[in-house]
Amino acid sequence: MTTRIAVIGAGLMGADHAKIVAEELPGASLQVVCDMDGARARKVADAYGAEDVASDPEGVIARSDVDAVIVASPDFTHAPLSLACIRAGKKVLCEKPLAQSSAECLAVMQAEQKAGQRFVQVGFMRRFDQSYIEMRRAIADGTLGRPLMMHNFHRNVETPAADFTGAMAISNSAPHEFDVVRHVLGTEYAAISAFQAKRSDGLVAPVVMVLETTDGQIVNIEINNNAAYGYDVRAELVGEKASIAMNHVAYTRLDRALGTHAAYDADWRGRYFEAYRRQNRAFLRFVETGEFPAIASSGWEGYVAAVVAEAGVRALIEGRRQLVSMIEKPEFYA
Ligand code: ISE
Repeated sequence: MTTRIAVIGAGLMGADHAKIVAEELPGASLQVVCDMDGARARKVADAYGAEDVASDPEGVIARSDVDAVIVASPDFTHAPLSLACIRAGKKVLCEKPLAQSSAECLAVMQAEQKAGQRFVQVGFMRRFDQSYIEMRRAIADGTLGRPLMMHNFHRNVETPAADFTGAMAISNSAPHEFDVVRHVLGTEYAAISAFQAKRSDGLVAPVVMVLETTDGQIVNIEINNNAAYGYDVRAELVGEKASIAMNHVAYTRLDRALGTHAAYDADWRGRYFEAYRRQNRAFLRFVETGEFPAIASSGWEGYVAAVVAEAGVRALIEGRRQLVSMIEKPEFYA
């Protein structure tokens, strides 16, 4: 039986998800593309052969010819639309962040627990990226010894929106690192400090965070949303016996004029194409079998990322280290 998927939001990420559903997910079909901007929905629907377009997300979620939903609309809609999916009894792959506040994440978790089953997969696709998978393996098989530190760099060419702020570097960009680092290390955060450099041109300057884990590891994260030169994500995990670092990912290298050149992607869609594909395939299996994918992020992970982001924003604003405190993990998410 084909799983009929609705994609809500036809912006950059919605278009990308529509493409993956249409071209990379055997067993799924792109049923409807929904966006408040009808022309935008139509463009994506036509590009990837969707059956239909719509402008009312809640109406789409309730449709009997929609089996599962991908939410890729603006951040503030993520939690309400995930709740609508739970009410309709439909599995949802919700783009990160799950919500703009930890309180909203709790509401999603409560709804899921009340419904008695998992509905929500959060789109922290980095977990499916081969480099982080290999880092986890290097810990699990003993190659690294005890992990001590993880260094992370997250650089965008430019901010996605004109009203992007230093706080959004923490609440919109850094959650990728918050999530994948705790996934790799298998631990939680105890505290966070945040600092921001100064730029001369008024653009959002880099934010650097230092996190302490409950197991005594140190994690640093640079978020530079205006790096200008390319989309560049780096990570190095340092253990007591060895260290493992992510390579620059490029299919080719150009050697010419006494120099060598490896290109950068303009944004995350190319660099993480394979991770998105694996993530969305895992989501399809979740819809088909009801079994939550082993390495995917759940509502709980969405909540943890939001708690850490809130503490990070406070640390930046108040200029001092903040403790990270969260509820105990519900048995439901074990
Ligand atoms: C964006 O929302 C993403 O998810 C990207 O992966 C990240 O690099 C970017 O900074 C975010 O704004």
